Amino acid sequence: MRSLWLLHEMQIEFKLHEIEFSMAALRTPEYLGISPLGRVPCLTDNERTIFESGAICQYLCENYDTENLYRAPGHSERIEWLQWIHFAETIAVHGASLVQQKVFIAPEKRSEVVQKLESRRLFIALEILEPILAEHDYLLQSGFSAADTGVGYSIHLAQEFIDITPLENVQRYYDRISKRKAFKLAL
Ligand SMILES: N[C@@H](CCC(=O)N[C@@H](CS)C(=O)NCC(=O)O)C(=O)O
Repeated sequence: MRSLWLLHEMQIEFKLHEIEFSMAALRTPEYLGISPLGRVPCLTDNERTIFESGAICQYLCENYDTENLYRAPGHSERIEWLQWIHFAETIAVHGASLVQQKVFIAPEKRSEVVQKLESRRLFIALEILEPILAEHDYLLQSGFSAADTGVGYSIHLAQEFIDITPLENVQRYYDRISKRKAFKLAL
């Protein structure tokens, strides 16, 4: 969804290939030729393929939206932009663990300890955003960027599993970004 949301924000033409979320569909030789771990997302453009959502984000911004969503080398917020794009996966990794624990693993094999630990680590990862989002509406002072589609999706994932309401600024931020047309289209 993170990459899809970004594509909708860019309002560029693209073709979405949906793959059934199953081992059988994700591990076909054809798909493994594109994404060697058999994971989503991946992007094909000009006969080249790229996997890893942070890399896809950088690639898309560099090639298709240097005006709004990108912060080029030399921009005063370049470092923050890069940091948040990749921090998005630090948040999401806890969400992914909770998806395993709460959805895919058979109930008798789930671990309460892992669930508690991952929920706590997820909450703390979001907590560091509180002071930043107290200062401005988006992660960067200069306004909405691809950093928000990256981290924003991770918050979307997180709120499926943990209560984010004690993080008032994060909650307000989530309310703000989830009203965007491109977010809704991706969802
Ligand atoms: N760090 C990677 C994570 C990719 C990933 O793990 N994707 C999940 C879905 S969100 C997946 O394809 N899981 C299938 C599997 O693990 O077999 C990224 O950001 O692209």
